[in-house]
Order: sequence, then C-alpha cells, then structure tokens
Amino acid sequence: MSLRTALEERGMDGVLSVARQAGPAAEAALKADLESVDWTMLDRQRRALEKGEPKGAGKIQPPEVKPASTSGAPENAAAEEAGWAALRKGRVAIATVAGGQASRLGFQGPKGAYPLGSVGGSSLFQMMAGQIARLRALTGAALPWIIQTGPGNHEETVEYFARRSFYGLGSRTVHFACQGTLPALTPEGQFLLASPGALFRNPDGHGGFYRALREAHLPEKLRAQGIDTVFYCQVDNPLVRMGDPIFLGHHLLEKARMSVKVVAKEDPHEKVGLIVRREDGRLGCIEYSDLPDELSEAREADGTLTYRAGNIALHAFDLRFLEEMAEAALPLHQARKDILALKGSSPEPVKQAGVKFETFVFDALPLADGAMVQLAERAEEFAPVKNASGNDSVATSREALNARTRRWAKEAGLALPEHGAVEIQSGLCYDKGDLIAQAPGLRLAAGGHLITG
Ligand code: UD2
Repeated sequence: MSLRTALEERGMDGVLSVARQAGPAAEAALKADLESVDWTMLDRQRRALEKGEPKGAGKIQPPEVKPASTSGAPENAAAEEAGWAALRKGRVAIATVAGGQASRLGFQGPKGAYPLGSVGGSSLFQMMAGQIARLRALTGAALPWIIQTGPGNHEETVEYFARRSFYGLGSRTVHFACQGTLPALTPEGQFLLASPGALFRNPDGHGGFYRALREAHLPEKLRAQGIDTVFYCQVDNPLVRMGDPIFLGHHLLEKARMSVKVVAKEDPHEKVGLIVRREDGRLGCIEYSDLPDELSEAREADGTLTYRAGNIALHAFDLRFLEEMAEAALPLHQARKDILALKGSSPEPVKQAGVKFETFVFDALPLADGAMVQLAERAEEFAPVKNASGNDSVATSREALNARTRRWAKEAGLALPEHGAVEIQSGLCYDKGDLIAQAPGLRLAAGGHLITG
C-alpha cells in the first residue's frame, strides 16, 4: 500500500501539507519518517484512544508467593541447585532495561552512569558489571549482558561502556538493544509534528524490550550459544542480585515462561505495581497509577495489606517466550500530556494536548503459562534510585546499600569503622555467602570504608 493511500484511508493526509509548505527537503524527510510507521500498531493506538484506558481491576486474588531467596534455606534447596546448574551450563543471559531518561533524578546522562557508590563512586552500571564479572568467575559461564537503551541515550550509553573498556567484560559479550518509538497523537487521533520534517515520537516504554531484542537479532544469537533463559532487571536498583540462582531455579522447576519477584508492600501507596491473580486465573500486574484506593488500602484482620505483592520489575524469561512477546499485542498505556509540537501554520512548536503511548514489560505476565512469583526480602534486594530526594532517592538507596554491607560484613567477621558509609569494591563478591567465603583474604582500604581483595 502506498503512503498516500495509507494516510488517506485513515483521514491523516493533512499531515503532509505543513511539510510541503516548508519545502521539498522537509517533505522528503517527513515522508521517510512516515514510511517507518507501523500502521497496524498505529491503528491499535487510535482504537485505544477511542476506548480510553481500561477501567477497574475485575475480581482479583493475592498470588501464591515462593519464599525469599535465602541461600541454604531448605525450601529453596532444589531451586538453588537447579539455578546454579543452569548458570554453570551457560543457559542464562542477563538483561537490564536502561532506556528511560533520568529526569526524576535530575541527572544528565544515562541513569546507569549515576555515581551511586558512596566511597568509590561506582556507577549503577559499574556495580552491575561487577556482579556479572563475579558470577562469570563463579560459574565459568559466558553470561552475556544485554542492555536495553532508548533513542535518547543509546549512543551515550554505548560510548560510556567503550570508554571504560566494558568494565573488563569484553565488548563481544555486552549487547546493546535500542528500544523503538511510537508516534504521539492528538486527542482526535492525528499525528503531531516535532518539526516540519519529523513526527513527534516518544520511546515505546520498557515493553519495547521484546521488539528491541528482536531488532538486534539477539534471540537467535543467544540460542546459538545454548542460552534458553534470561534474567531481567531495571538499571535503577543497585541491590539486585543479578542472575539470582534461587529465583532462576524456581522459575525453571516450575517450567514458567515468565516469573516475577515481589516485595511485601507496607505502604499502600508505594509506587510499585501490584502483582495479582486475575479472575481468569492468569497472573497480572496493576500499575500503581491505576490502582484504586479500595484495593491498595484493603487490610487483613492482622493489619497487613491484603494485596501486597509489590512488583520490583525483576523477571526470569524463557527465551522463546521473549521472542513471542515481540509479536504480541501488548496493551497500550496512554498518557495525556502537553506536547511541544507544530500547530497550524505557526513556525515554532507550541504546547498542545497530546497522547503518548507506551507498552510495559509486565503486561506479558497474563500470557505466560506457569508464571511464578517469588518474594524478595526488601532490605537485601530492593532500594531503587528514582528521585532526587525523599522516597526511593539516592540517599535512601545508599543507606540501604550501606546497611546491607554492614550486615554481610558482620556475618563475615570483618571489623568496620563504627560510623560512615562502607562499600564492597565492585566485582569483588557476588552475595553474602561469597563475602563470607572470601573473608580471610579480604582487607579494608580507605580508612576501613572499602572492602577490597
Ligand atoms: C516501575 C514499574 C513499577 C515498579 C517499579 C519498581 C512501570 C510502568 N512501573 O516504576 O510497577 O515495578 O518500577 O522499581 O514500569 N525504561 C526503559 N524504557 C522506557 C521506560 C523505562 O527502558 O521507555 C526503564 C528505565 O530505565 C528503568 C525502568 O524501565 O530502568 C523503570 O522505569 P520507570 O522508572 O519509569 O518506572 P517506575 O519507577 O515508574
């Protein structure tokens, strides 16, 4: 179908007139941009716009939850063994989504570049790279790392890693997959123009991860290396246990196609999605912004929240399922915003009502057979960096990291200074057990504040 027909059929051909007035170069650029529009997706966007955001959660139940990933706990024994075996066999890759802008944090540059370490100034990326390096050393596996970037930070992220020699991981085992964009629309379903030659587009949300992998030809590359399982996390959580063997083990033993880790919510309005068992028996996630108060605030007789399985965006995936999700029609979430775009014949963009569309990774949960939910102990695994101050900020995340290091060091018999931040040198140890095992060979630097080898 020609571009003209595609536009005319949808009553959208007016978009070309502004470009035409701006001259042949703008017209050619806009036509090229329009050629790359996914019309099937666009039709879904316009239908979603007509329908509005789906309302109501339906009848839900709390999900069944596996116990936290405590190493050595009898209830985790089989999973721990299965997880380590899969890691050692080289069946696992790690993926980190790092595509968003760090706007809430007020940081210029990819969020992963944020220097979170209180003593050595390690960035979030460096902390994660260190864990992968150590897990590779413990398992002897290649453990590739996929970093999903976004159009706003892709080049900067790739350059960031190149300048740091990929933290010694090897450039061939760190893969970057850039998520796509979706055109924003007017409330009436027409295109918006960022300039005469370009549509206004926004990143397609972290649900773009599935397509980004496919576009980067990663599923086939990973499969050729014998990989069938992917561990997924967000770049903003420095407490994440990358490739957690116990989580992967439960996921594999349950033959789940996708799994998720949750923390027990205590604050009904904490900004985490809610994992629930839906009326149709499938697992699902209700995003915090869509959660009605009567659900978030419901309590049991003992005072605990009835619905408390808070999504920490930590997943395990079957590789085939990841591929299937690149083809799936995941729900389109809409954000009505003021958008800076051209209007009428005005030469400069002006603020006007528009709708941005996004897809979310967790919307694949209802499509996953055998989806498994596991608890995470908050103090051990979750302290995201989202905001410049207050909740989920640099300060709260550093505090949680520091407290965890002190707990681990105490168990490992390392004497630390009474006050001040302490840090484990990036790449030195994988988890508490690893720190304890290595303790006799460790020393303290930076006046006792840095545990090093
Ligand atoms: C997310 C979840 C929330 C909860 C919480 C846990 C959504 C919509 N909500 O909340 O349910 O699990 O995290 O911490 O995800 N990203 C991309 N591309 C994008 C947008 C985001 O890669 O287009 C990445 C981003 O770099 C970050 C992660 O996804 O690593 C989360 O994004 P966010 O900070 O916008 O999500 P948040 O905090 O609203």
